[in-house]
Amino acid sequence: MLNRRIVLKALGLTAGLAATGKAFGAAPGQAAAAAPAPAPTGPFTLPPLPYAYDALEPQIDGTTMHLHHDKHHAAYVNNLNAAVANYPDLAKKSVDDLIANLDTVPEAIRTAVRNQGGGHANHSLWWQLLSKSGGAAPKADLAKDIDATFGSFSQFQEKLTKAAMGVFGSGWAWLTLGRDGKLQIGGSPNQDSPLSAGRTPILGIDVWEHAYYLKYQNRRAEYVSAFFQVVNWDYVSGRYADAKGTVKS
Ligand code: MN3
Repeated sequence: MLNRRIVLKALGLTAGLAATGKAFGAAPGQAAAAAPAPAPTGPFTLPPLPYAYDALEPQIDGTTMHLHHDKHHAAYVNNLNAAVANYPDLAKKSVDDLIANLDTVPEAIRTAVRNQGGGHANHSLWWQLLSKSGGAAPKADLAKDIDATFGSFSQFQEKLTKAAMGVFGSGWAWLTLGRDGKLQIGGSPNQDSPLSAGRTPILGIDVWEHAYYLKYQNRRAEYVSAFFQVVNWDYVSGRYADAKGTVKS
């Protein structure tokens, strides 16, 4: 103790130690230093995977799904909750509302909401976009509008694949609907959501390496090709119909 006090004094720290009595842990009989606050468990929550972890095999393996959902998506949710912990008004909003209106989010947490909220929103959508039994192709209005916009379903696939291959580093490729009622294909970096640009995501491909590296390593093209075999076109077509219903003509 004497030696430590001498060292502390030499460092000019004894005053601080005396004031708090907590530096370097409490001595027996003294009050223990407060434990770090536990991570908040809300208001945002991790949605359960809507199917078994191995439901998309062999195209997307169960180990990747476990890590992707239980670790990566969970981390976005936890970090988003931490970011909004001191902002009760924001905590009442939906994550889509937050990232669609980033300019209304206080600057101190805007980047955190953009990244972590974007990650939460994008992944909540991602699980729903996938299925082994969601049909082979778009249906109804989506089928018709894809043909009208991109020429054909195969030309659409080519263009979305190109966008996915063109994302440098981590990000997403998207089919989105604009307020003008037009479909568009594009990419976004990191966890940026089309919602922040005023566009509704209809279909997306997660091209972060965490989405495919265990099975496909550096072969992103193989992963993108496999992705097209597990798109839930029933859901995506319905999603498009809903989104189109909200577009003002
Ligand atoms: Mn991901």
